[in-house]
Amino acid sequence: PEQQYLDLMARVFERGDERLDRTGVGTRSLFGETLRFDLSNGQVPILTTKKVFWKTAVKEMLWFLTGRTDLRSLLQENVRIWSDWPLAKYREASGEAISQKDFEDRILSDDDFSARWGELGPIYGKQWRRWQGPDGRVHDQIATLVETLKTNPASRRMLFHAWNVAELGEMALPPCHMVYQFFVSKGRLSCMMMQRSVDLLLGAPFNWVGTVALMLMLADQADLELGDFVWVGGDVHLYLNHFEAAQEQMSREPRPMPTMRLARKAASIDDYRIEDFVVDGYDPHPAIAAEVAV
Ligand code: THF
Repeated sequence: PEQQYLDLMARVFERGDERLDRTGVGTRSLFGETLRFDLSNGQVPILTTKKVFWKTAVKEMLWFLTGRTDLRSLLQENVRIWSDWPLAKYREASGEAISQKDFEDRILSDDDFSARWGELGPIYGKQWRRWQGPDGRVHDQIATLVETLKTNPASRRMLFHAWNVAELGEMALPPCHMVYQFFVSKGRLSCMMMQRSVDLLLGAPFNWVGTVALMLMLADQADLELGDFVWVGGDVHLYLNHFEAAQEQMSREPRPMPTMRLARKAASIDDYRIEDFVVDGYDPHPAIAAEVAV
């Protein structure tokens, strides 16, 4: 299964259209790629050709599920992958050459500073748990999904969406992984996730772990086993400054994918913690350092 990823990386590298992107870094991009991971045997797409910090990715998913959109609650879990965007905003507004570490320390310790500079806007968590309609009613898409999985699993409306057009302008970044649709067959839960923009080296491996963690929680809540994870990428790209890292990764031999499971059944979808996730048989190649484009 991991070979699909390496093959996709090679295709983007060889055939991707080179363009200047929003971040100014530049990418090679392909459009409309689909990968399918069969999770029925317990193996999950946590890549082995580099070390993926899977706990960080699961914590990010748990953070989305809390509905929170502030940097502080993420930093309190020692997750630092969202700091770059508020940091860039602060640096630009203040002209201060503050380090990431100092910025994060201030978000953690200074309430006013956190309120002013640590809010990411109505990103994933807000839209998933508190999408507000024009009449003021608030919609919890996750609760609705769990309820439908339990009561009407043949439904074709089991999905949640983060692309709230009216609120895009207030978001630190518009959602990349936009829509998650679910399907139940023979007691197995499948998920299709559509991602409009894919940082193939840094983002995709994280987003896949998050999705698998979400599938495990939903399956646990609805008493289902796992089926397929289908991933659809829109603009799938390699940043130009990721080429060396990608070459290194493509030169490595994939190892068997690890398994991921939950250590206990939780009372509700809001009741999972990072300690509940158990990964076995993970023996990756070393991590590959790369800069994230902001
Ligand atoms: N913007 C860009 N350019 N790429 C992305 O992947 C991305 N995201 C989120 C929002 N905007 C994005 C942020 N997610 C890493 C991983 C995920 C991120 C951001 C950064 C990262 O740097 N990972 C490193 C180190 C991880 C660590 O130290 O814990 C890695 O090696 O994996 C896509 O959702």
